[in-house]
Amino acid sequence: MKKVITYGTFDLLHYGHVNLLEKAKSLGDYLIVVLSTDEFNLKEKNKTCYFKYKERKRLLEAIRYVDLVIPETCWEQKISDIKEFKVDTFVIGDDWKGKFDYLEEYCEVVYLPRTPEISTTQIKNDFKMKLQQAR
Ligand code: C2G
Repeated sequence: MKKVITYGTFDLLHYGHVNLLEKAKSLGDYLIVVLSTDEFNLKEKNKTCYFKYKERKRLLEAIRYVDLVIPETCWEQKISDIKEFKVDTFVIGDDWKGKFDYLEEYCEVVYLPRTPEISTTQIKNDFKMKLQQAR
């Protein structure tokens, strides 16, 4: 069984995330999503999520491409995750290109093209703009 792993916040889940998860799954048979906890997001990414970890996990588990969702609590857990789950391929969007090349010692590293026109930040900004226009 070929195992694939990917990491992220996946807040306000959108089709850009699903595109990535679909492509990630197509690289193997089993996809593990390591989901950033609320604390990790706040402390390390300066992100306050709209949905809490439990809700983001629930949403990801409902996606047909996802086989397992586990917590991401620190930047450094990737090597131990890859070893623990005997992962063949690490996948992430190319906004991270080059940042995780060090993992090539442990598994294949694949940077996939992001879906350019959508992002959680943009969704939030669009909502703010529409609210202001409605006033
Ligand atoms: N993504 C994408 N297209 C978008 C938006 C996101 O392909 N329009 C991808 C990102 O490249 C990433 C995944 O979807 O691979 C999750 O995106 P984020 O939730 O923004 O993840 P990020 O904050 O980059 O966290 O340790 C690694 C980090 O946890 C990655």
